[in-house]
Amino acid sequence: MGSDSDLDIMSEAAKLLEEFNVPCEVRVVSAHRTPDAMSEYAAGAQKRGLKVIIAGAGGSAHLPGMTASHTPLPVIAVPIRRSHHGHEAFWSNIKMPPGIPLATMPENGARNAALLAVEILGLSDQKLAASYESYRAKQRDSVTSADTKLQEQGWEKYLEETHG
Ligand code: RP5
Repeated sequence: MGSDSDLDIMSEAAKLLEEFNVPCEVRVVSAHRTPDAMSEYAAGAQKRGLKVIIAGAGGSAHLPGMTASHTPLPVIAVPIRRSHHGHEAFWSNIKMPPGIPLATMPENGARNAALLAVEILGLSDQKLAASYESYRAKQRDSVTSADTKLQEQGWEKYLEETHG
């Protein structure tokens, strides 16, 4: 992430990866304040055995795109948005010119970034792919049982019970 101030949002990715027992590094590397460290980190990532990079940054948010430009690894961007921000980080990340791809998540979408990383890693790890499938099955079941209950009770009673 570009700053330790991004950690509250980016920790959601670390938590999710922990749930799946996927080891990860959590680092602060700024495209503007530590550009050399950023290039070094991204350029050396593949050699050190990393498989996917999740890069979160706010403001001008050059970190995800610049990271992608220094590595052939898939890079997933998390545009950080605070209440005093506009959508600048999102636009900065989504508008990469053709040639260097960047998988841009929704603003503050760190959890989905980690899920996408799990999907990518699952392509070459059957055990991880199986855990991911159970995760999706659990989600499916919870939506299905919500709908079953909704059909049984009708929307008014359901709303009253679920939202007081
Ligand atoms: C970006 O600037 C960081 O990713 C962060 O979202 C934003 C603000 O950084 P701080 O001033 O809080 O360190 O580079």
